Amino acid sequence: MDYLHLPESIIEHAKPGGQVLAESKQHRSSSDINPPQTAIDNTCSITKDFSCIYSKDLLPALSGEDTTKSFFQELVNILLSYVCKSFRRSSKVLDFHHPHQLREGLEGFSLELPDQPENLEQLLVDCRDTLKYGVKTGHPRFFNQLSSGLDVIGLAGEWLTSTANTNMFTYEVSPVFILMEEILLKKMQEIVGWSEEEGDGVFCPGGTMSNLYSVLLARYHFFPEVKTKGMTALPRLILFTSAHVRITSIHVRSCLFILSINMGKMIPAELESSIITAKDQGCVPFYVNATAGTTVYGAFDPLNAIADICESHGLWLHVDAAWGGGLLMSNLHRVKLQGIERAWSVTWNPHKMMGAPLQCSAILVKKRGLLKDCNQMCAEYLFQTDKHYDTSYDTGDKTIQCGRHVDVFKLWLMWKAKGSEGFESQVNKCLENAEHLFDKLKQRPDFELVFKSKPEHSNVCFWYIPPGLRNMSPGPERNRRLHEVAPKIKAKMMEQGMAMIGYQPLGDKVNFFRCVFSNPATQTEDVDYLLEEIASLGHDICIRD
Ligand code: ABU
Repeated sequence: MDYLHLPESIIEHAKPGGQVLAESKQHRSSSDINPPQTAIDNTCSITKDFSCIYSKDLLPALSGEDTTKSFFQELVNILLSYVCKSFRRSSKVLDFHHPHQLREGLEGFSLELPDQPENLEQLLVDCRDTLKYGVKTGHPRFFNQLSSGLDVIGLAGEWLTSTANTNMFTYEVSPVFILMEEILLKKMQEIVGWSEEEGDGVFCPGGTMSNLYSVLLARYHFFPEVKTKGMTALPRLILFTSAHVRITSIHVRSCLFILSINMGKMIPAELESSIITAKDQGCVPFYVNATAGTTVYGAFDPLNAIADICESHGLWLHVDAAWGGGLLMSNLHRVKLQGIERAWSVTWNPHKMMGAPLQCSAILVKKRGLLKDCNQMCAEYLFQTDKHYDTSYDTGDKTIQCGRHVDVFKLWLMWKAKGSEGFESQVNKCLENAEHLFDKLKQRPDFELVFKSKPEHSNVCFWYIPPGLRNMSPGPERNRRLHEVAPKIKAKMMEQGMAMIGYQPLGDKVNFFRCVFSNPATQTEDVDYLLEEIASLGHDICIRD
């Protein structure tokens, strides 16, 4: 034992031979019943005995520096082991347990909170177990979510961000991050196609929040009195969006006009006639939400046609490019977002297609100053006007949140590491994987595509058809049975843990799989594996008659 690295209170209890005399509560985790030298797992072992060291022995404790370093070294070992496993195809994507099993405490991994402090060895084991029973969203065979992958530089950025532990509301506490945000937003606005003089924005918690910002801005732009007089001073406002989109807010739902779609896309003629109908009914249309990359189909609305309608009726055009925004990085694919430069605001989530660690989502606003005018509350305890620096950098007063997490550093670091070209190849590769899957599905008699046309984004939607259904004629009975297939296969897949894919019903379509690619670690061999896995799990499933 390296006594030099332990606090004196611990050395007192230490005896030669590497053991520490102290009572430590022994719940740990049964999967790491510790051999004499504490082991975390076979790829990552705890080299120091932490069983009688407590958080009080770490910094800021006097002479806590070395112990803190040792603790972090062990933690880094755990994290590195997890990162390496995440990329290993022989590792499971997940080790699934039902909620009651996790709650009851698996192999000594207890979620309950103690009254007495637990030792650092227990904490390290808890950290390891937290990752063990989680889902490896960076695994090349994780196809379940729009946000996936584990970007090593992005992860480094996130670690640094947590270490800095500061708030984006003022320049005085986040000087570097605030400027990084400005640079990133400028770059993204330039990529969207706005001019030098245009553009504002903030990073905020997720796409729905970004969309909500856009609604508040549009409302304020047309009716600034809303800020002082409230909604009751306004006419009945109507916003338009298509059926596969969620602008989530109870308050807007009553004035939401849901448009039908064709293959996931908004139909411009229907938008125009709905605007006229709403006006005829005495309502005031003010906002259209177009989508670049819907969640399930990955469909792109025809932005130019929608922009024409918005212009002729004087409506705010918002483009929700949370998912599709990443394609702007690709010279090959950005054509699908043609017209986005005509939007008044844009949602773009780099934590999706660009692979930035969660969360990283921006609302971009064309009209400079509007965010501030709309949201500013002038809290004097933060946004004093007599500060000695340029207070336009106190971005908290542009937001509805005030306090904000630093979401920009990881993206800034990734951009430095890859350059715009690196993002371009990443995006292209994801779409190549989608095309590979699409081509394979077309050739197989045991699968059926939801759409026969090539996917626009990296979403590929399909059914697995078990042997008993292959010769059944289309109709309600076949649909009823087919509806049960995807959930049954997914349940088996999660129990086995070697891959993960999502499914859903949508409109008149019964449960189908949606495979999405945003993970640069995924190769065509993983796509082939997924199909074989689904076919083998689905071949013998039992469907009720
Ligand atoms: N913003 C919703 C994303 C859902 C998904 O990852 O499938």
